[in-house]
Amino acid sequence: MNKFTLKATAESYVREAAEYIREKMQYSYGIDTKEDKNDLVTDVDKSVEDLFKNKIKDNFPGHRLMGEEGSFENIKDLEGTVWILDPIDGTVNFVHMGTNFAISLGIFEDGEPLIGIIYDVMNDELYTSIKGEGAYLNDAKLPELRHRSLEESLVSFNTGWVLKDEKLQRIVRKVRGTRSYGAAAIELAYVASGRIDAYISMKLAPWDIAAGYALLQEVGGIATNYKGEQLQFLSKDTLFAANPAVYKEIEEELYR
Ligand code: 2AM
Ligand code: CA
Ligand code: CA
Ligand code: CA
Repeated sequence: MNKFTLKATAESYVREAAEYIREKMQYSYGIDTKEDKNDLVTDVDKSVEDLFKNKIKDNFPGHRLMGEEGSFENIKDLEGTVWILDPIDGTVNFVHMGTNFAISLGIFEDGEPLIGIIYDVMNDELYTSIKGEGAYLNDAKLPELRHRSLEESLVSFNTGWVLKDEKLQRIVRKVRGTRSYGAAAIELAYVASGRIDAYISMKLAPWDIAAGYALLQEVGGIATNYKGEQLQFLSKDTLFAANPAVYKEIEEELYR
């Protein structure tokens, strides 16, 4: 299957999953906590992951799934084709706000991003990319990221990290404004589309960032961990994603 057909097929699964989520949201669903009391998972997260698991098993028997809700456990390397899925990114938003959550799907080939899909379900914004073919927001092609100064930029991070990190506090004082959306995939899609200029997080998993990384590659964005090292997509890490000019300026602030 070529990359265009694969993207169209994956996109159809994402839209089907989104339809399922919109339907299920109208009724009550089970909510559980994971590592801590603010780390939520619902029956809907699990069902969406199952939907992808079954589709991939039936239609792409050679592909593997790394999903947040359990199917990451057997994935120890990124050889071949791996679907990296967050069935609902922004579960707290999903439960509390009923909006501002996304399905995030990155399809990687031998560790390299091939396809990125982030669907902001309630706002009906679909971000997609195919390696070498650019990135799109719905039907509009996203332009290459243009130069921007840190002074004129909007940056996004969880305010909890800022309280603990003096360097981040310095950045807060320099920028035009800060934002926090509570869904890493949406924040990365916003960096890729130029709505914001940087996103920094101290703890994210491969499924939070795989699709956003694929998008950023297509618009000239930069994404590394907080130390400036290459992302590995096999375990949790920090993240520093930005417009290239803003990346440079923040980098100078962080490592000077
Ligand atoms: P989630 O909703 O899929 O759990 C919240 O600021 C962002 O961080 C969301 O994208 C959320 O994804 C992610 N996140 C929440 N808890 C996390 C954890 N313990 N480890 C890594 N990422 C987490
Ligand atoms: Ca989670
Ligand atoms: Ca997530
Ligand atoms: Ca999730």
